[in-house]
Amino acid sequence: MAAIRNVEEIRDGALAALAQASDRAALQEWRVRVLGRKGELTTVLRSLGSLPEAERRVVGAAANAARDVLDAAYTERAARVEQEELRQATERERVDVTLPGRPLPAGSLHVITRTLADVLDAFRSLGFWVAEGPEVEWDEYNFTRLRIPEDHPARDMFDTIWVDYTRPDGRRPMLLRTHTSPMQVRVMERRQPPIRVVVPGRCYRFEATDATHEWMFLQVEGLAVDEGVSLADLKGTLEEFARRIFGRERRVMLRHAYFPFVEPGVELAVDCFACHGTGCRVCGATGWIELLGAGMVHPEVLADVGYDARRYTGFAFGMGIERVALIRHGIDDIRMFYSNDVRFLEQFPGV
Ligand code: FA5
Repeated sequence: MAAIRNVEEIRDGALAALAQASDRAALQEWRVRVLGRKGELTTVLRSLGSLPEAERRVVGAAANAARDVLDAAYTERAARVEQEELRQATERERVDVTLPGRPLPAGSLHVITRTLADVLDAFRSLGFWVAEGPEVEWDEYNFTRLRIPEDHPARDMFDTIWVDYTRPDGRRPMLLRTHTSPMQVRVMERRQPPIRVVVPGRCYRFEATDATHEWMFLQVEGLAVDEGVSLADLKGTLEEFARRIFGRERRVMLRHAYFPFVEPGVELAVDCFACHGTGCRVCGATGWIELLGAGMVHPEVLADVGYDARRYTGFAFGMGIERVALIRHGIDDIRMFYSNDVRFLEQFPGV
């Protein structure tokens, strides 16, 4: 019977095509073409009505059997294709967990921030507390109450950046503080002795920069006022500080210096790390790097804030934090700190 042969041909052809279908799209296309509503086998089943009774039964049974075979073959093939696709995807996306990871760039605190923290810690352990004050300051606090009146030549020591504000009388009383010393007055105005305080803060000077001078830098001011505070206390405190921050092998020198708000005034210098005292570009050929100015608080400054200057004495100092970092790390140009060159900053990893 031709119809039976036709069913067998359809079945065998479809089985052969199914064996070639190797992805989901091909399988779907096969299913529509063979088993779909307009598929080859469905067409045979639909045309059964036109066959004689006896033939119809035989061909119908053969067509149904063929459909069952194809259905089962399809299910099996689909499962295999799906499994194969999964295997390929797993292979493609395989991660080698034994490969070393790519390091993520990690930030860290700026070397100046860490130096400042170490300096403050050293003074905290010597019994000082920490206070802060304004960067935009009145002339009165920055100069006048520190015994530097308007026409005083000591103003030339501080190349000042003035704030663009002029009073009706023509005076320009506001500036970016040139040092942290105005905080001596501000702290004493608010507190009675005993005082032991350190004040970190940014300072600004209208200055040409060089290897040891920036126009913006950090100072830490120190102030200790009580009965019986002496120059020996100042010397002992600074020497202990230098030992803690620079180690015992560094040489420090105290020499006379003039600041209108102290009497006597001194300067502390550390031997130059670059030339070890013989003189070079870093230390300006002196062999020493100046670290801080200091002295005994002038009695007139004490009296001006209302202290009894016969009863109380005090010492004060102001040090440059960038200079501390220069000396500690052997850096030969202060301008490196704020030029934001990551290659430089990366050399000081840490917290
Ligand atoms: C003063 O600023 C005084 N106020 C210090 C002082 C305080 C004296 C208390 C007495 C009593 P001087 O201008 O020397 O002094 O600066 C003090 C320190 O700040 C210097 O030793 C230096 O370490 C740092 N410093 C000053 N100018 C600069 C600058 N342009 N760049 C970087 N650091 C500076």
